[in-house]
Amino acid sequence: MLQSWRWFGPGDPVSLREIRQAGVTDVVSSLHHLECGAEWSDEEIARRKRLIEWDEERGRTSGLRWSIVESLPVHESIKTRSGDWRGHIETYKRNLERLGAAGVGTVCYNFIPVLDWARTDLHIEQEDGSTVSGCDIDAFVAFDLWILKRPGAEAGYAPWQIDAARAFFERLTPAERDELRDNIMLGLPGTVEGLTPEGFLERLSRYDGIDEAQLRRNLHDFLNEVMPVCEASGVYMCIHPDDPAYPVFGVPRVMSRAEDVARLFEQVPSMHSGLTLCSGSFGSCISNNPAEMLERFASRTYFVHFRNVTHVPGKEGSFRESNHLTGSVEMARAMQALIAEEERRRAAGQANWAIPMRPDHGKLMDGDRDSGSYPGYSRTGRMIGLAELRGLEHGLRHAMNLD
Ligand code: DNO
Repeated sequence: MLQSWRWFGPGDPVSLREIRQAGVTDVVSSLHHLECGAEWSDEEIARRKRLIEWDEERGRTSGLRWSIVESLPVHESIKTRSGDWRGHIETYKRNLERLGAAGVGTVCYNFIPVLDWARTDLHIEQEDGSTVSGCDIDAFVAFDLWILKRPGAEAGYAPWQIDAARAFFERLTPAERDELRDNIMLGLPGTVEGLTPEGFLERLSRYDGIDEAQLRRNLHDFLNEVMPVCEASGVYMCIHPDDPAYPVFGVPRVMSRAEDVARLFEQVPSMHSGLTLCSGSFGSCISNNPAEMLERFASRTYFVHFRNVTHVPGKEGSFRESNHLTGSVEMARAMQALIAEEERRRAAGQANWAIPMRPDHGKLMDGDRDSGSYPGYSRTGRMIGLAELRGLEHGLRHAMNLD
């Protein structure tokens, strides 16, 4: 596997040299300073590429390459096929062309309405004192009903769900309620920053009349529209699953389960449309088996996010992140599927047979607490994850007689 690492750009508290020293070869980055839907100029792309690939101080190549974009965000107007969606698709195509020309050939994106990933809690303390993020289903319902006050929301929940959410909400202090609001709406990398409940409601309302089937069609149509550009530019798009992988706030989600993936590949046959297999996002839905999904969809998997989750017993939809090798995801089985696919590609003579993987999210340990890293993206927690995953690959390759 290609060891990759998400780097948020010049403001990221983890330096490129540290990333290189951790064994990484492939950097995952995005032009985060540009708004969603903006043109990515050749100059901007070249600047980021040079920043990653050239060690200015030493006057030599850094040993890293920028090969993956995460994300090239899809504008809301494309998801809803409203407003200037045609213009946005044209911009998206131009951006894909420019990335392809610059050799940044793997593009991760998502098709989640309004939000990117969401968590109700960012600091759940583990036994060892480190913290992780997670979702509590009662918190989602409480947020929807009594913070967002989404019109008609009650009708979407069973009475027992509302009762459980009420009991949860009544226990919260005013400060904890504010924290819940901010956790869901603000600040996670990739999310729209600075939303108020009113702004959030307005964005949700753009999905009025868009049911699951429609959203799915919008996704498939969008992809079929951009595929010729990907094919001509050598770009592989790989969709990131919904996170969490179930619908929230009354709007549909269409990339949560194995069936969603299967349908996507049926409806968008181009091999340039593939998957970011995020074991933690798929793993957030209790009925998914991410390792099995990796086995099933290996040939269309172009990027892997490895992380683990632990489900709260008896509370479907509630989970917390856990150490990379422990939790509900069968990590050894998933890694074995990744290795098997690499070997298949290698035997088929594919030059780029190695699949990029990044350790996704890591626990926040004491030494990183004041580092200013984004939730989930601390230095040490991810480095431990990377080291564990690398060790797992090494051991498995040996056991499979592949070293
Ligand atoms: C969270 C990330 C996501 C991901 C996007 C891809 O940690 O995995 O924000 O980057 O959904 O579009």
